[in-house]
Order: sequence, then C-alpha cells, then structure tokens
Amino acid sequence: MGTLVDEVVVGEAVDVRRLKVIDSHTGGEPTRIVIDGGPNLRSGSLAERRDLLLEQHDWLRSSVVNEPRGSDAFVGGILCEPADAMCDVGVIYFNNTGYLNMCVHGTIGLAVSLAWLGREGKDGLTRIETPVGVVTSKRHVDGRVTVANVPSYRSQKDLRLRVDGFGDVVADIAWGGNWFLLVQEHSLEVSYANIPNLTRFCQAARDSLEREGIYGDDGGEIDHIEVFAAAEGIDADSRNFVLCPGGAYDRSPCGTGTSAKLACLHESGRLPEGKVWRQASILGSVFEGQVIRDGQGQLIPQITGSAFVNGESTLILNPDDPFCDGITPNTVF
Ligand code: PYC
Repeated sequence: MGTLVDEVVVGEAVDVRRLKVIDSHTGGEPTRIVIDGGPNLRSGSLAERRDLLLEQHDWLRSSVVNEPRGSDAFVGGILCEPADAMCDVGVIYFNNTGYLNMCVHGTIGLAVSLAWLGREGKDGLTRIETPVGVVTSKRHVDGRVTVANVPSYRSQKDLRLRVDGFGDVVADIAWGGNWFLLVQEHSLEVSYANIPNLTRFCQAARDSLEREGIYGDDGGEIDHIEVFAAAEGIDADSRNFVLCPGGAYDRSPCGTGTSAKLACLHESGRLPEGKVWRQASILGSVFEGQVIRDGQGQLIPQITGSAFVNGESTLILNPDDPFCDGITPNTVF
C-alpha cells in the first residue's frame, strides 16, 4: 500500500554549470545570447576563439540552442571581450549544427539585449566584433535597430543549376556575411503553406552545389539557400524563404541574406545607393535595407528591423542529465 520513496534527492549535483542568457526574437526568428557562465575563450581573434569553441567547448553551442532547451530555429551567440579595442563587445554566433560567420537578425537581437542590460554603446551605437569583421548596431528612438553589416558582394551571376526533382533554376551566389545561393527564377510558390516543399527544394539545391563542387570564393560552403518571389498583399518589394545550414528556415527575412540580395540588386543597377529595399520573410516580417559605399569602395548593407527581448534566464547544465548537452545524433541511444 502507498508509495515507497527510498531517497529524495534535494539540491543539485556538484558540477552543475549555470549559463545566464537573454532571449529575443527578430521578426519571429529567435536569438539566445550567453552573457555569463561560458568557458574561458582566452584572447586571440574572434575567428581563433570560434575555432577553440568548436574544438574544445562545442557542448556550449549544443546545450544552448538544441532541444530540450532550444529548437532547430534558434541562433545562439556568446558575448566575448573584443580583440579590437575600438569595439564594445565581441560575439560568436552558432546554430543547431555549427558556427555562423555573421548573423544580422542575431545582431538586432543582441542590440536590444544589450540595451535591456544597460550595456549598449554610447547613444545606442554599439561596435561589435565578429569572426568576419566589425559591424555596428544603432538603436533608434522608435526601438528599431540598424545594423551596418560587413562588406557584401555578388560572386556569380545567373548560374544555371539542375536541382533533382525540381528541374533547372537560375541563381546568383553572393556574400553577405555568410554564403548564399539566391534563386530568382523557379516555379515554386513562396508561401507559408508551402514551407515543406520549399525546404525540400533548398536541400536539393544545396546537394546540387555540393555535387557540382560549387563553393564561395574563399572555399566556404554555400550553406544558405534563398528563394524570392513578389510580395503579394504586403508592403514590401519581395518575399523570401531562406533555409539555414541546420535545416530550419529563417523566420526573419535573414539579414545576411538580405545583404547578399542588396549586393546583387546594386550590381545589376537595380538599387542605387541610399534607396530602400523592403524584404519580407516567409512570415511577412520585414527588414528595410539599403547599401552605401565606404571609403574603400566596398558595399556596406544597412539592415533595419525590430527585435523584442522575451526571456532572461539561467540555463542549468547538470552532468547527470543524459541530454545535458542537448539532443544531437550523438546523444540519441
Ligand atoms: O539574419 O543573418 C541573419 C541570419 C542568418 C541565419 C539566420 N539569420
């Protein structure tokens, strides 16, 4: 009769680790910034520290963004001391499968998270070091944030690609802080209802790039696929669907993808400097973008969007938890 409880464990294991995080979303796409409790990444460039994270502390990425604490859609970031003394902070972004070079929606989220903590730069202007260069975020009085991204450019125009199960498409390849295939000629419906089919298409397009041996100019994988269509029924110039490297779609219009798009438009003579392009996501959330040329003639995309802080918490990493480091193919038994 009754329930026998042999032992009740109260308290916590000795080696529990606590990670303080701020969550936000930008146009529906989540960002989780680790502000305290991460590993010691020592000094060095942000690219070197990203390599150290990958080689010795990949548990951080996996535990922060993967289920059961996160989901495939999450982008995480870890705040670091910048190597460049001119910067206010450094950040390394990651997702469910690896590390991102840069992330604009994440930087808009980071800007509102720093404001939430009272840690943004003077007058809402923050200089942020990333593994691929310095970007700035400016928080406006209406709460929106403009990110001046890394220099962006088109590397290949009108590439004809055979995509298994979908036929031939015409696409550009461009850098916007990550490598993108931008598909403009296709027969797909770019709508929320068609996400499963769009996902299949983008995965097949990525397979085609790999099969054909097509990479970015630095040999990097073209791991983001972007499909465009007219933005019917909303106040935007275009609607996109973006598949991220880990197989999740971007809920936001993807700021590095929008940067790549702006570079292509500018290089085709369709977007003069200073003209605003409104890019809608598959959800209908919108980024405004424009390009300016810097003193060295490089094209700098400026992307404006809104983000909202929606969580401030402490993640508990308990070594007794079989899914402490998140659910990954290696933790499934
Ligand atoms: O906004 O740049 C972006 C981004 C990259 C991956 C997900 N979002």
